[in-house]
Amino acid sequence: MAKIALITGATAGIGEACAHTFAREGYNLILTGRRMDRLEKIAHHLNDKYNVEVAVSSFDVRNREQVIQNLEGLPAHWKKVDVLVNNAGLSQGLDPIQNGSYDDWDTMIDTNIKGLLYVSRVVSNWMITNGYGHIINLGSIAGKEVYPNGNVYCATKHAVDALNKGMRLDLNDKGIRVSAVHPGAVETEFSEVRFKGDKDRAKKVYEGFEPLVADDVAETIWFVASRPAHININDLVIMPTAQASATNIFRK
Ligand code: NDP
Ligand code: 8X3
Repeated sequence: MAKIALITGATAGIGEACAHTFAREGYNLILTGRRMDRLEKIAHHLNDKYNVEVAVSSFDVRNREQVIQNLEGLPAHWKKVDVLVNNAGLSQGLDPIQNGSYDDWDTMIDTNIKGLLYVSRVVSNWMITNGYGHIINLGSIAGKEVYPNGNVYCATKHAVDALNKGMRLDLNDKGIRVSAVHPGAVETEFSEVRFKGDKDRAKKVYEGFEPLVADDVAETIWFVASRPAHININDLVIMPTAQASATNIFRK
């Protein structure tokens, strides 16, 4: 029977790239995100290309009831999830703490921390019932370091780092693997979302060096997921060669 991967935030960027990678490897997929039109398009494409089954579920990870209802509403055979990629996340704004937007803070905290928790609460229970599973959390270099004006986004990714360690401890006797992948700069829709649609400002983030692309991270996530069952990669940081730290990028 084909394995199953549940990927949150599969409508764009790293999540969409993971959907392609896991489909190529023969996984059936549960893809989630808010933009249903994108989910349906990706599902049709992957079904045609790789002949895998794809279920789509559209919800906002910030809404606890929506998360629980949509995930628990899936047919029982979809709950045999082998891999959960906790990818849905975002940054909003890049402001010093004294000028930060309350709404931006709420959005980041509710999405990156609470949304990840809601999904993990539901799916970890399925995994405990099944007796197997692997949770892969998307952290960030922003979860290892703090950079100027990154304050709240960095705090949410530090929280993901802590939650990854906590889940690893709590699920250790359940046969469930828990890993985090922490990328540096990846050119996706991330900066466009951070700068609220300002494409020029977003483009500048990746100028003068070769950033990672979503496929680079998806292949790394696949590497983590495809190790033999006795191996758990706890924590993996992946950066562009030109990036030596959160703030140190060599631009030509
Ligand atoms: P993108 O903006 O390209 O993709 C983000 C995904 O998250 C989208 O599919 C979006 O779907 C989903 N998402 C955002 N908010 C919500 C929500 N409230 N409910 C459900 N889904 C949501 O960014 P990336 O692919 O770059 O980011 C993916 C993850 O990687 C994030 O956790 C990010 O923090 C992390 N990361 C990114 C890095 C980068 O440089 N790009 C570096 C390190 C980590 P939709 O809008 O359809 O809901
Ligand atoms: C995204 C990478 O450095 O913009 O998590 O925070 S960074």
